[in-house]
Amino acid sequence: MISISINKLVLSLTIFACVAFASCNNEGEKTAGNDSTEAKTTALADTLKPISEPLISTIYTADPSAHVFNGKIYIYPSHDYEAGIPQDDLGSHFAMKDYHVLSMDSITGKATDNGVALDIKDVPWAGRQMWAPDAAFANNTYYLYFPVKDKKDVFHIGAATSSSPVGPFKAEPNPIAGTYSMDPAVFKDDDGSYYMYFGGIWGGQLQRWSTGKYVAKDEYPADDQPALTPKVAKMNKNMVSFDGKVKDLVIQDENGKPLLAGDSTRRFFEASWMHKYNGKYYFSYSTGNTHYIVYAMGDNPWGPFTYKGVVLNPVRGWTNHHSIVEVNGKWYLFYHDVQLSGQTHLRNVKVTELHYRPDGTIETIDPYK
Ligand code: FUB
Repeated sequence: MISISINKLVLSLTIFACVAFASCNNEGEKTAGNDSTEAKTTALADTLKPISEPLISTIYTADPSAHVFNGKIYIYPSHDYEAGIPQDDLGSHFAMKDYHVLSMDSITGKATDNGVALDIKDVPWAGRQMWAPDAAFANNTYYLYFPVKDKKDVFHIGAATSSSPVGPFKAEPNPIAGTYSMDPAVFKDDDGSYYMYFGGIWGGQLQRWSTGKYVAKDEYPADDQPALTPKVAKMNKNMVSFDGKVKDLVIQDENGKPLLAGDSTRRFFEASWMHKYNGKYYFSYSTGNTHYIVYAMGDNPWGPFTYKGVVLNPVRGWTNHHSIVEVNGKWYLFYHDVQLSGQTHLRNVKVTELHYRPDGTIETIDPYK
């Protein structure tokens, strides 16, 4: 009885947080439908129970990028905290200032918080907002990749290194040359090549780089024009620079046409992730203001990718972010919601099993049942 009451309280708070965020939305015309999607999400969630529990409840964590290194599971999340900054469409309330790495001996085991892995004060070029990170292992070194705004309030992506998967990490003196926007995901292909996928619109600033240079003005394509694309670049062997140019990652519909900017339940918003299953490449991402994690399939790391469907239906809270990882022959989706706090900016990471159909498509996960 007590847990049911607490759930109801948390749900009510969540509805409040979502409504509060939607009401701050000054992009109302461009994202028409956002409010009704939000209402549907929260109304559905109100009667339903989460399919999984927070992995850790001593700190708030979000945007989980999971990896298996030496047989152990490591989760590289954002570290949410209450900065007291009012919510807005640019995500100013996500004012994170450090990273912690979580580790698990097994997928059903306890998650351990390994303390501060990188602090914003130790990143020479950083200004504010340490957002969704990722990690990789190469050259006998662990690399942490992280987006943070520089001192002029422009997002770039940095790299930091450690001899341990849980840090502490030492930041490179400058952002990775050629990076902009946010949400890096670093993918290792079977031939040993690494690729970085990145980008995010609205607060992620991707819309400010259409000319190839930063312009402090939001320029979005019209609804009937191709949507802004995520970006991809091959990593150099040193893992802290790009081998060649940053390219557009084109996501197309079933007819081979690029997804349009007005196609808000399918077009890219943020939260890139890449994985490979049975020789096919799966690029998954968040649709942002429509709150889905969706995926597209391709035949190589550069694309094009063809939209296939929904991986994860909307979670409680505004953001939806994930990673997809194989652990001991089974596949898992790491994601977050706001079960512990009921507040958009204080999230908690979770995990659930993910299943493929025989044709390689992914079964949609409902986070509440
Ligand atoms: O955690 C801050 C931002 O919220 C992330 O970078 C986005 O993907 C969204 O989850």
